[in-house]
Amino acid sequence: MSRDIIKQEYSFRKMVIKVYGSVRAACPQRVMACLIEKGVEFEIVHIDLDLGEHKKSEFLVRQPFGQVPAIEDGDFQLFESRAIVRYYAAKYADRGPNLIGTTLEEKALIDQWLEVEAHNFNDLVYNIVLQLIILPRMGQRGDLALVHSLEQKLEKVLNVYEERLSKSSYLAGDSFTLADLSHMPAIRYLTSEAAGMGHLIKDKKNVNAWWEKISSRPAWKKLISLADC
Ligand SMILES: N[C@@H](CCC(=O)N[C@@H](CS)C(=O)NCC(=O)O)C(=O)O
Repeated sequence: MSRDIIKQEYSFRKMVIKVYGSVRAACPQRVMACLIEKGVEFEIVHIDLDLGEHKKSEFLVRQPFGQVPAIEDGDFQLFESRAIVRYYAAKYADRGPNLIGTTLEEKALIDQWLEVEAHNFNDLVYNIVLQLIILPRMGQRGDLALVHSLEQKLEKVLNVYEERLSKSSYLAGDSFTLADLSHMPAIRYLTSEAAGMGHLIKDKKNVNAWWEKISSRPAWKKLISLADC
């Protein structure tokens, strides 16, 4: 009898989703924000980037490129934050908000903005944050001329967002989806005091209203409270 209970407890624990990464890193935050939106329980297995744990062989079997996040869900393992959020938003489609749309056209628009985030937006923000926050934290000087040129490019990308958000409340239409969620960790870094790039968002009426709205979602606030403590 007691063996059975132990077995059941063990199998329950084994099923809890594990997110490997740091709650302070943007890409794991994308995954955690999605799971919190969906009300799905998960465990964070902290990978210390400062200690280089993401480059160690035990972690490379989960993520061969040595980057966080990676997940373990029972016997299933996956890496790449955008693939993971697509997986969980579909797996838990009937829980929490619908993040993946219903019609073919809604799904296509969500995919379109997810692609824009990954290919037009993310690299610019990542490189600005690298120069302004990550390198100085490692005792290296950031390249301010490079930041200036990246900022100008990002301004142009955000002008496209401004136009889009003058026509719909969210990127892919009138409801919050993965397209919006996927942008949130990077915008948080961009608008942080350390980066000092908040004007890129605040100076654009529609982009700013969108950011205010999505960043006040309870799921996001819950994640930020974890990241800040
Ligand atoms: N495309 C990957 C990118 C992952 C990524 O760049 N992760 C960062 C943290 S946000 C990282 O691990 N940086 C450390 C490194 O690249 O060495 C994903 O979305 O999962």
